[in-house]
Amino acid sequence: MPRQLRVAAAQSGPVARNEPRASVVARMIELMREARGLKADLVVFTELALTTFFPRWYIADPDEIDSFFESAMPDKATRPLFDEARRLGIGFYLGYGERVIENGVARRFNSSILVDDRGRIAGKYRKVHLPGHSEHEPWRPFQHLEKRYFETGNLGFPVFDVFGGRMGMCICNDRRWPETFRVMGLQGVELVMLGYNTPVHYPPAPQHDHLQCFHNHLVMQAAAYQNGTWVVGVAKAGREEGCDMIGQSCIIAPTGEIVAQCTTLEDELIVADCDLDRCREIQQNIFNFGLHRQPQAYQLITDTKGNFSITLGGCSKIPLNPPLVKGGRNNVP
Ligand code: CDV
Repeated sequence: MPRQLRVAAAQSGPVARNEPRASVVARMIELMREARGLKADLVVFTELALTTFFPRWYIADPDEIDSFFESAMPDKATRPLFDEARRLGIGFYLGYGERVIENGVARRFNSSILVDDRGRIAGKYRKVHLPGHSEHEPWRPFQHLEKRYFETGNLGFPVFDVFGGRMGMCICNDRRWPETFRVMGLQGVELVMLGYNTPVHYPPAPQHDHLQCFHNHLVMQAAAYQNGTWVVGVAKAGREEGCDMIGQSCIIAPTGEIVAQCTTLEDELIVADCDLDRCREIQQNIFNFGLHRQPQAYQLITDTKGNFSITLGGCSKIPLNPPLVKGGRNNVP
């Protein structure tokens, strides 16, 4: 029996700093209703979907920082989203700022949850790869203070058996790291959901600004193919508080092909039928991990954080290239 899931990607247009949660949630409910009208089983929202992307500002006042976080999920603001999802019988992925008190200490994470079609939280993820910086850097036209406002996620990359398949989550910068998807791929993931807030301008390397959309699709398409999984990437797009953010939210098949893509920088919904059994086409053939992976040769990946040759002062102990032999295979004259 085919395991066909109709998935919607609900791209978000800009959210102003002073836009109330109730207004954002109302916009999300509208997209959710549209998704259900198109018979979607699951709708994917973006990263930090309930607020503007606040890490672009250095904020000194702790109460103001806390105003961008949820201390319970659902809370008063998000309850209508859960209620509507249950009423419609649709699941959803939601990115949000999570504040928890542990042993009397407040902890903050950039988190996402997966909610089933009965309004129950079926999975949680906390962003592992936090980009940017932790101190105010006034030379930048805008800040990217995720390392200041969030702790590194401490849940790993779990997968969840729900919606008749194996589901995974990650958030924005995570999508650029092959390890993110490989860890879920090794658990047989079949659909990975992620939200992103990606400015067009990247202050440390502005010469790459024109490549932002290319890199966005490059990493997600590669990850889908290399792990034989569906990937749903959903943007917060458009000019938000003077900062231009890329769109191009998309749904990608396990072959790496984009099967649906947003064309605006506003609130926009796209849907695709995701046959989860198509993952087997890749997972049992070209990327049959059991047959072809050679983990004994990958030890550096988990043993080493940074670039090996730089760490050792430019000289790697591992011959990265075969030695050049005069007159030999390398054709040295
Ligand atoms: N929200 C993000 O994680 N944004 C980063 C930007 C800063 C590069 C991204 O990887 O898209």
